[in-house]
Amino acid sequence: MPVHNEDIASVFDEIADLLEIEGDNPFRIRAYRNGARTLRELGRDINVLIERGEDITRLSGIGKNLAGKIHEVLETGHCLALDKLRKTLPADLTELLKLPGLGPKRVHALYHELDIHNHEQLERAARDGSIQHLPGFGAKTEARILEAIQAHADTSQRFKLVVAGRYAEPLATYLRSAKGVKKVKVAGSYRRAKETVGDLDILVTARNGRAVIEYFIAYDEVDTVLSRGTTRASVILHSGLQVDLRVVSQESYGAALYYFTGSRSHNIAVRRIARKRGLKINEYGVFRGDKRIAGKSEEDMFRSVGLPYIPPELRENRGEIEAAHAGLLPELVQPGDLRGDLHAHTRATDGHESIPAMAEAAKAHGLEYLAITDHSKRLTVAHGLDSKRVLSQIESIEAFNADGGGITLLTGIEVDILEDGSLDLPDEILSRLEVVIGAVHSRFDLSRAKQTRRILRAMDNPNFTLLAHPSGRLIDRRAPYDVDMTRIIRHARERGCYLELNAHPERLDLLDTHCQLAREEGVLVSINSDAHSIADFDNLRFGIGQARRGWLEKQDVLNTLALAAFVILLFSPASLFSVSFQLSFAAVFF
Ligand code: DGT
Ligand code: CA
Ligand code: CA
Repeated sequence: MPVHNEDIASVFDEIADLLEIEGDNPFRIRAYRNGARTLRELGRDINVLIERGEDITRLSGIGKNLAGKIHEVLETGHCLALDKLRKTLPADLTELLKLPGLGPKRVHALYHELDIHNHEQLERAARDGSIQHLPGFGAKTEARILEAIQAHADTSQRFKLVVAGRYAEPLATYLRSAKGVKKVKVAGSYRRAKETVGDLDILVTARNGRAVIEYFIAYDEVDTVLSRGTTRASVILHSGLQVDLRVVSQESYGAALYYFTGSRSHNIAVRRIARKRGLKINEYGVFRGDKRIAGKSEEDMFRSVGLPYIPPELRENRGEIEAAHAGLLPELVQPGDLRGDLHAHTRATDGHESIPAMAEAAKAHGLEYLAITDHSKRLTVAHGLDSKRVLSQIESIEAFNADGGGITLLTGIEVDILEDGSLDLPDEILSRLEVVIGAVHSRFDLSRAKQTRRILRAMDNPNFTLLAHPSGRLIDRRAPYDVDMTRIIRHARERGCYLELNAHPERLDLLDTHCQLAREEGVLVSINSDAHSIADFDNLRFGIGQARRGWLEKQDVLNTLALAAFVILLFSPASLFSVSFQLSFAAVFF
């Protein structure tokens, strides 16, 4: 069974988690986390690198020890060090880590102080109030843990979109090579670009269903066959991901694709409309009596019930059907619309690459401008920049722009928003930067009132350009912090600043509903990669998916603007253009 970068990365993550729960050396823990990230962000298959005889210890964050473990996992499918660690700790302990709000540090405390190592014990302790007395917890945290346990039941077995994609795309490619197969399409929540996917629903057109099913079941990542018939089968892959396959005829392709794309509640609402028109709609087509009047394409399905085409990302029964009726569907932003990216890191802090390498990668993604926004000093784990290092980075960026690399770099920073709402670098430094991204990286536990006040105050700084990952959630790992997003969005409008939609697949933050709110309030959203490596610019497509789920049009997205227009919007005439900006600006116009 093939081992993917992701599989090895999760081995390293689990080692790091377990070491952290044990209270091991922080440097050792960091080394595993860095290794995991390198693998995820590599953008190339580690198997291929090794087959080519490349020295993987040359990858950043991969030393001799980690390289050895990579080889071990690739060759044996196991990692002895992990197996050993697992034995020293209760087996279900890592399950606790999957609860939002519970990182290894907290699990360490729960385990060592209260001997809690599973959900039941945790729930009991949260109910009887013994958790709030642990150092670093408190009554609020305890209440949140209880909520998380209750919510966990619904979301435990879901896969992040990016992870689902790593299994879906190779499988779709495999199916395409089956004899007699015409079309292969991944439908369901995956096609709707939901942040997490419960299972994959794959649709195939072919005459001979039985042969396709045979071929599907023979895929070497199939672990368990749940069911198989002549037109459908369900399996579980080694990764634990379930895949439902349906084989349909060409004539029913549109109807089946429409049906299995969902969502269920959208389907039900449209079926109701069809019924009012005396039509019946199912996975085979649209029928008037026994006569089939549509079904070959999704477009003709929609037409037959009197609706314009509704893109999959909108099909959640959250107003899209009404909007379609009224002719008010948004014209959703598309991948090719992005002209710039306003959030990227370099080796100066926790990125893996140099400034020119990041510029080159952004250019290869068709971008016209890129803001370099490394961390500020407060973020010591990322080796954040102090004033002096900011100034020196500005010089490097100006030098790059002076050479004319075919892309314009903007100077910037991802500056920590401190607990009181002040920013982590002096104004005189921030005022020299073109893009100032404010970010909350600490004290996620503040009360709603305090957290909101903190962010509003940060926005009041005249240098503030946009708010990074506004909810702070990490998908499946950390719930959003408690904040009044409506007030923040309105404040952004008054202040003339912007919100980020962070496209990192673990974040996808702005949330879809907040995208809608921003759009209604007229606040532009910037879809940013938050790239730490060259491969990370691919994240932009997930950001686009999320933006589309949030109803955003091209005109709602800040970085769809061409550089020249962006500059005019960003800088009031009073503000001083930096030298590098004047140079690049001139290059665009003259
Ligand atoms: P997931 O897998 O939990 O991320 O979400 P989905 O949306 O992929 O849901 P899934 O896999 O259960 O079903 C795929 C699609 O099939 C779903 O979005 C709509 C359609 N579907 C499944 N069951 C029903 C049903 O009982 N009624 C209707 N109208 N549609 C259904
Ligand atoms: Ca599904
Ligand atoms: Ca399914």
